[in-house]
Amino acid sequence: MTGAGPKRANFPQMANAIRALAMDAVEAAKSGHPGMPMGMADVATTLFAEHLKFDAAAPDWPDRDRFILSAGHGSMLIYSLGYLLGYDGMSLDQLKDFRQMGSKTAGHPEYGHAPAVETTTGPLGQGLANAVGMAIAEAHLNARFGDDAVDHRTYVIAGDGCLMEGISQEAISLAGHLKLRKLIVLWDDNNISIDGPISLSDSTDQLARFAASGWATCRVDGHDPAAISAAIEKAKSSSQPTLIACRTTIGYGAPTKAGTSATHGAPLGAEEIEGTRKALDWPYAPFEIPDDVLSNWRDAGARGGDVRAAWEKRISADKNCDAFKTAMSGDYAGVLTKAIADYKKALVETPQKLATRKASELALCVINDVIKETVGGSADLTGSNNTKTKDQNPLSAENYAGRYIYYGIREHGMAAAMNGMALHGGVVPYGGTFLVFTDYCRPAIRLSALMGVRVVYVMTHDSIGLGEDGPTHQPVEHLAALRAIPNLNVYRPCDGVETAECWELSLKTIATPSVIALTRQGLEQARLKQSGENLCARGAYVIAGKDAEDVTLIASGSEVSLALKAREALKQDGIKARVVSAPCFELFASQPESYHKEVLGKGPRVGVEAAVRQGWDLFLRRKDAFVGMSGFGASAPANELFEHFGITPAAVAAEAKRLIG
Ligand SMILES: Cc1ncc(C[n+]2csc(CCOP(=O)(O)OP(=O)(O)O)c2C)c(N)n1
Ligand SMILES: [Mg+2]
Repeated sequence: MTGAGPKRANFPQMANAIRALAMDAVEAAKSGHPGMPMGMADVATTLFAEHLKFDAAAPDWPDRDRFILSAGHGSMLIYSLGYLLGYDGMSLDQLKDFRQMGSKTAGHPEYGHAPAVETTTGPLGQGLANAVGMAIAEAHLNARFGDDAVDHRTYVIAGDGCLMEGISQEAISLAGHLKLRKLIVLWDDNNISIDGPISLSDSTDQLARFAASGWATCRVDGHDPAAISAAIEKAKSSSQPTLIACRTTIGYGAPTKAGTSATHGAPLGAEEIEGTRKALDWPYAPFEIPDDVLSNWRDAGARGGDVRAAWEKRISADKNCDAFKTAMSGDYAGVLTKAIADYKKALVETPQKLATRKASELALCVINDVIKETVGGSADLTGSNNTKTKDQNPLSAENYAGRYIYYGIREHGMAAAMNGMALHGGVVPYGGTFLVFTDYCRPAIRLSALMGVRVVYVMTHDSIGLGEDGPTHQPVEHLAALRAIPNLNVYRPCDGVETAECWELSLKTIATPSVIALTRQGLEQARLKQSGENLCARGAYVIAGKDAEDVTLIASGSEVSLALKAREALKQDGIKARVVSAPCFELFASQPESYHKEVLGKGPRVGVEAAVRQGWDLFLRRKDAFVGMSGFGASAPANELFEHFGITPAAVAAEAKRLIG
């Protein structure tokens, strides 16, 4: 299918090139992980020289196979490959600058820095779960656009650490259930992690474990290209995802340290490196790659060129070419603006009392109609998160064209899969659970933010307002914890209109993920006037009492209606209060000082949010007041809880009066 590429007889020296670059770069940086790239060099060589469908000249080719280095500490493997295969921008100097300021060769692979890095890895297990999302995206787009446009595989290199992490179970079982047959995991089965042999901490039969989740499995000698190649060939025609256990020696070639954890995460040292050069018959200077070896690698890098050219030709003649390009571009500003504006108009004309989770569903009906790429889902809380719209069918092994994923009770796996889907492109993932369980997917949310990918987290039951389920289910510190993550927009809309606006912003913000925190309980509509503008776009705005200067009441979400009621109560006493709705702290923080002054006014300020105060310094000064939570919630009907914890219009009004004096 792809061009010829280098002969297998050359693989041992090609693999040694990876080994040498890895040990030399780690030595130069005085830190890093040589053992894994040295151990997996034969597997990587076989994969890239014989199987992976890619073209080093076109790293963004949509129909390329995806390669994920889940064991991200082995970053020198992917950087060496980048240079050897001839990816633009991955020079030898970059390898010499491994782990240095401003280089593309960061300690762990960072998405968007070096070419061929499809996702940021390092937190073990994430890459494996991202790959599941990529394979889902591929299956979905294949069902939508056909084999001519989309037909590629997802390969993963995972280590013992990836397989031990809990997230791997969520990823593996989801992939097996969905029969993601184009997903192939190459496990670096080296029996070593940092503390020593795997037997110190684990005795799982991994093949049995994967098989139990519906995977095809096999075991090969990870230093035998013929065996590796045969296993990959077999995996390609499997009807299930495949695990190939590659038995390897960590630090392969190092005379005294190979096979031990000493090679895992430290430079080998001058003497050991000299011994390795001898053992591998690699008499070249550091960073020197002989011409014949480099030319074999460059052949491997170019062997997909013809296949890509044929694909380019096919896609431009395809009747769905425009739809495919629209899907891959991911830009929906045009269609969204009008659809949301029309919908907001209808909401203002017939105000409704709605839980914002229900408002989110209504907004999604509008969105899913105009954006064909949204793929929704929930971690077993579909009816609570209101994430499924009527016309969405389940995405399943029988119907990959479906646009709704039943992720099961796998919050972490869901979040990481959504990262993979967003990275793959062509789909726009959103998924829900309870806000309190953002803790169960926080590592993946953090990576969405670090990578700058558009994933929308639909997080309902956002406060004590969920009531009877009690403190285990009531988030109090979660808004603060999420707001602490850089490059994450945390939205907490107060009614149906704001919910629509927050959704619009989430989808238009391509390089920033979003969390939309939504209520279980019904809320009166606060926005009763038509506005063509998206008022949430600046993060906070005056919703009532524009010129009032006695006191400023600032609230988010369900507490906006409390603040509005407090304003009425204060009016009875001749006090003029303005109310600021603050649906997104991050967007407000990015506004100029002049806007902050204009919105917040001159009076003392009272912040209101059924959560802890941390993070409210954006709005409140030392002398200002906060009405919210200072500990965990309790199990009781919501109304009683708000009374019990003193989050009421009367309490807000009392604080306002105290400040005015
Ligand atoms: C979530 C997470 N926990 C801990 C670490 C630190 N860490 C990096 S590599 C590693 C050991 C991984 O073992 P294995 O995957 O077998 O790698 P090998 O030593 O074989 O290269 C650990 C604990 C991490 N990167 N991510
Ligand atoms: Mg290991």
